[in-house]
Amino acid sequence: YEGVETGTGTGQYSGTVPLGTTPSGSTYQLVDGDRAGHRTYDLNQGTSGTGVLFTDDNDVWGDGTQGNRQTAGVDVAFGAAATWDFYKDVFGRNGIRNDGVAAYSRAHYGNNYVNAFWSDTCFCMTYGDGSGNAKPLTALDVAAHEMSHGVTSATANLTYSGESGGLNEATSDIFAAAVEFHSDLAADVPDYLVGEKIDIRGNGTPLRYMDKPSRDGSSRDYWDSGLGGIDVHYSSGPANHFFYLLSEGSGAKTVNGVAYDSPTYDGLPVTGIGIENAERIWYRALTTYMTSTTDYAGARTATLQAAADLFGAYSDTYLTVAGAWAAIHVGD
Ligand code: ASN
Ligand code: ZN
Repeated sequence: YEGVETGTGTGQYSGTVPLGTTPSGSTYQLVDGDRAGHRTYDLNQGTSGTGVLFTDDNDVWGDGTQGNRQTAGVDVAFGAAATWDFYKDVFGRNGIRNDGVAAYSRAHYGNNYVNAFWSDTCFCMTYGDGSGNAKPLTALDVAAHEMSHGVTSATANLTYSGESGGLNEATSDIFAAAVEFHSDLAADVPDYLVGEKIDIRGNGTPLRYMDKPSRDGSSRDYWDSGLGGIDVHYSSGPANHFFYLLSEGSGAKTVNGVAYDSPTYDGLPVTGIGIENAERIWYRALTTYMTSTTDYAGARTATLQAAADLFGAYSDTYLTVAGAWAAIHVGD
């Protein structure tokens, strides 16, 4: 790739980070030559097209304040880079479709837009500026969540409704947490919370909790037969809870200064295997065994098969996977 440069940016959430940039005449563009030329655009409150590419005169981007237009560009460009690196470093995956082609990012979407989204149509991620107490939806876990929707589309393609929709959402939350842990940023301490930086309700709470998803007042902690009828951001709860239990185990625990207390619903404790093992199991299940119609029972089978492949059938790790599903009322 031509003109690979490393600039420096200061995001609202990332702190000061290196950024892949590309010189163009006497300026620099927010085009990441180290990651297939991932481009970051400023929609300038528009809602279609690409707006304009972020550019800068001295390759020092943003100032960490919300009022600076480049700041959002820094956060989302960094989020895309960190997510690209996570999939490459951990799974050897070369981009969202594993074809070495970059997606692109669009910041400053619309007015007072309190969301972010992935689109298969544009093969791009889009971020709103938030509104009122809700800060810009540009944090690392949000970027990783949205980009992981692209990975799910390119692999299992879990249908975005019913139980498969909950598993699709959970996959994005699971890899959002995994990207945070892999990135290990001082400015954004790795956690099992989703969207904790956004303050979407104005009271300091995150969008979602993985240790006990019902802490948000809406998400489910364990499987029941009504799960397929609720919003996918709530039916993701049991799978997020499974992933937390598998990673960290049940009961009270503090990780990086964040307190968790994860229940089981079968009366048995779970001993965690660590997030790096848990994410390998979920990724292999997603990319090898899950299909568009996989439900919770199918996710159990898929992760057990993945654990058997990676760690051995009936290994301690395999049995922990079975125990974490049993804890949320999936399987025996
Ligand atoms: N930010 C949301 C998500 O990725 C957008 C949506 O509802 N699809 O889940
Ligand atoms: Zn999502």
